Amino acid sequence: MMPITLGERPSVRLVAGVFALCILLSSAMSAQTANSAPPPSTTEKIIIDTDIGSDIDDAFAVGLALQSPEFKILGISTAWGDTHLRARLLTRFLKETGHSDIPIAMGIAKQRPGKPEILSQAPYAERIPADQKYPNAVDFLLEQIRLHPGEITLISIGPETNLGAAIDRDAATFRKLKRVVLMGGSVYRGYSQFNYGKTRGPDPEWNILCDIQAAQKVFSSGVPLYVMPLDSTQIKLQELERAEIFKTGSALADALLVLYTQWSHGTAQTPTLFDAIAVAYAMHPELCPTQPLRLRIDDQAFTRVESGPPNAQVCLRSSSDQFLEFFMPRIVSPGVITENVNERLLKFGRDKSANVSQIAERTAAR
Ligand SMILES: [Ca+2]
Repeated sequence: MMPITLGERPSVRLVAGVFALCILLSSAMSAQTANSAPPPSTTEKIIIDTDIGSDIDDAFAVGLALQSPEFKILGISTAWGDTHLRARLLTRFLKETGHSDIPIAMGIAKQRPGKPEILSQAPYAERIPADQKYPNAVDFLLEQIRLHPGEITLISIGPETNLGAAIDRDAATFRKLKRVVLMGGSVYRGYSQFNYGKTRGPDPEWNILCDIQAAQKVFSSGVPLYVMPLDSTQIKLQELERAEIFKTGSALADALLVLYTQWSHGTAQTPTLFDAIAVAYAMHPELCPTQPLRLRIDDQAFTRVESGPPNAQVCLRSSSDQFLEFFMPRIVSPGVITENVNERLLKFGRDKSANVSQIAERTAAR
């Protein structure tokens, strides 16, 4: 600010001008307060494409999405193998957790020749009548993109068969997705390896191995692509966390307990939460920081890094503790967390510091 020296006097005109400006500003601000429109919606329109019913991580991933106010779930489609039985599983899961309003679509029932897959969670799904009808997942996906061009995040947590078929049918419409967030691939780290020390290197990752051609179509489609490979998604749900979830007695926890028990054949197997990391990334990208890479899927289902313009944002490292600090309060909550997103983020920050000792205890117990 310019100082006023002794002997100078601000002119009467200047003082009057400043006064008038203050009144104008003040009335403009109060008018804005009185007429303020509701804040713009911060919810993200999502569709989840899932092979729920085989491994258990899909159930935890869908459960996380159901608990998250950041999302408006336009629908959930089923991928790979017995997609009708998977849709029946979802019907029961959504009904039991109070989300029957979410549309379910049935994907293409492709499977590897001679290798029909038995769904570990079939008994849960079979309680829904076998004559239940579902719309076609590829039709559903393309219709939703046409209704909301540039607005939908497709979270793909199964083999990419439905995505590949949508690209074959209408690639231009598919590219009008806001983005695809995909659990899949293995860039430097394979299954059950750590991100340190000597490893045997990447593996063909399951979702890509099941339908290599479909994955190749997705990676070369030109759609904005966010990839969560084995490198960053092998976060375990240990016994202490499982007990925390299952003892809550919420409808979601009860459904997860039944599905977990069927998946683990009643033993204490430890789930790897692969797919839940993709769901978490779609709302809180800081949980899995990405870097631009050019990835190509080769004919043996390996994820190859190539030189050239990037075609994907890829998360190669994540923190198990940071992820669980986010995931656990969500999944044990009795319902959708309803508080304002900013408040919740602040609370998340506070909880992070408050939970340091609990996390240290958990880590020590492992
Ligand atoms: Ca999956």
